[in-house]
Amino acid sequence: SYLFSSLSPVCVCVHVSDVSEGVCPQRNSSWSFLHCPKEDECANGHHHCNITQDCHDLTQGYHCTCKQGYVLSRVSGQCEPVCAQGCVNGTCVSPGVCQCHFGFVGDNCSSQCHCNKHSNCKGVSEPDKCLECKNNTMGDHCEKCKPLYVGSAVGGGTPFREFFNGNRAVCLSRDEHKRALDHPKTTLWTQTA
Ligand SMILES: [Ca+2]
Repeated sequence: SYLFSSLSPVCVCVHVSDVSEGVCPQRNSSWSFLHCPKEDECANGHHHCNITQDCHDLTQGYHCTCKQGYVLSRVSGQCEPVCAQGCVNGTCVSPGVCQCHFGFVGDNCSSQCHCNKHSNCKGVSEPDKCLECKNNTMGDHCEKCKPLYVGSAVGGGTPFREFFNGNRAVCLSRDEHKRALDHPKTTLWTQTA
């Protein structure tokens, strides 16, 4: 059995299998029908299909299906966009369009910027054009620490590596450095990307 609903501002008509019931909450009344009044919900806007779905009018109620470029996810139950090229280091946000993780570019986000993981870059053809160095780094490839920061900005080989979760290249302020030396076990470093 499935459920369709026809909404109007005042009354609601609900089809469950062969039975139709109407409720008018504002008027505190209800009724029973064999069928709800015929209505093209797709045309008059009384439907719940979202922007990822197409609305199809039925004699009783309406039906939502995934738009072209979207597929129904068994996990979320939602229509999710399809990126046929894959999003290696990113997320598919609309049909054929990946949103790349920080520091990655390309149609499928497979290209890494040459910015020591501290910046996004202009594009696949210009991986050396680092847009904005984060994590207190500077330089054409974000390879240097900013003034008053210590450590290594280059990926891997940082003198404070033993304090990191994994292999992160992050510059430390002098205070952070001292704290890390005093409490090496409890200090957790997370990249502010
Ligand atoms: Ca209808």
